[in-house]
Amino acid sequence: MKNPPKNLSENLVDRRSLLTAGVALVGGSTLAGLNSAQSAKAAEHGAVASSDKQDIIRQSNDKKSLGNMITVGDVDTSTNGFDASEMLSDWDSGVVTKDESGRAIRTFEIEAIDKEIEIAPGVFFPAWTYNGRVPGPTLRATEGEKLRIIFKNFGSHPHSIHFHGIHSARMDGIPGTPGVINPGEEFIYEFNATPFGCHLYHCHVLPLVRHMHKGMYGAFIVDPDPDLHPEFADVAKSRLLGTPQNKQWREFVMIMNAFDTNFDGENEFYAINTVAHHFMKHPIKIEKSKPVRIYLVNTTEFDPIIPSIYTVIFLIITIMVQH
Ligand SMILES: [Cu+2]
Repeated sequence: MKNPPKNLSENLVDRRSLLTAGVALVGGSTLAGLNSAQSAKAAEHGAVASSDKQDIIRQSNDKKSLGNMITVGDVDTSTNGFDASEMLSDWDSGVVTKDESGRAIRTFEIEAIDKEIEIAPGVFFPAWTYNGRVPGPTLRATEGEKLRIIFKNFGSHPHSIHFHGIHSARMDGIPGTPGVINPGEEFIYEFNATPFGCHLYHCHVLPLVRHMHKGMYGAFIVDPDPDLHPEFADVAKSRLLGTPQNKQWREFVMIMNAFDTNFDGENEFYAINTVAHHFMKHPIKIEKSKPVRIYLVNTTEFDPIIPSIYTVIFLIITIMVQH
């Protein structure tokens, strides 16, 4: 005899339980690698004795919340100098000038800076950054422009910027090219903004995995020029920053990243835009009348597949529709 079908609410609960389990696995990974200083800060935020933990677990279950499976408190965004939520859409459009032919030249300035950042409450990471933030600025340009990136190395190691896209070998930023610069040096990358799309940029100094994992990466978005794609002009306009059609959309850039806090070649913390569990505490509010476009980039080193799976779960949970 068949079991009766579950009603809708039961199914929703089942789905929620499944999602919670997925996040719990991610949350569990963040518990590794805490040192005594981190524990002290956790205590400041009310980290708990085991008897109190039982209360919290019970309360959390009562509320159907995830409260006991995420980090406690918030990072200090003013000390960090960046906020994971603001990073969703704080495009760096550079400065646009024209050459003698009238062609647009878009100039960005990027500095390599060693900086300690807080990747979860009380957990500090000695990052190598572009412009003091991880991920680096989200560079946004328009197809066909000439790009000029003035790169200065104020860090303690040689660095470069390797842009995914199409450009000359001289501008590739890989070992053996002039774009790899020592501390105190400067290099100007120049190339055309093509092809359109969402690209990655990162340091390409060896060992590559370490230079990336230390925080040297960011998104590089080239918007399509509608005049170059007449058959898809409407779509192109919707993607071109600043157009009326583009304003009908909400656009977010999400950089999946992870941190090896004890430098054993495995990650302890996973995040989007650096701060573990940030969007669990600060859900992204969207308007249900506006479509959402997400520029998603995975910069996870060491185990890049696992966060891809969890990110899908993560996005489902953390994007909240605003009525
Ligand atoms: Cu580097």
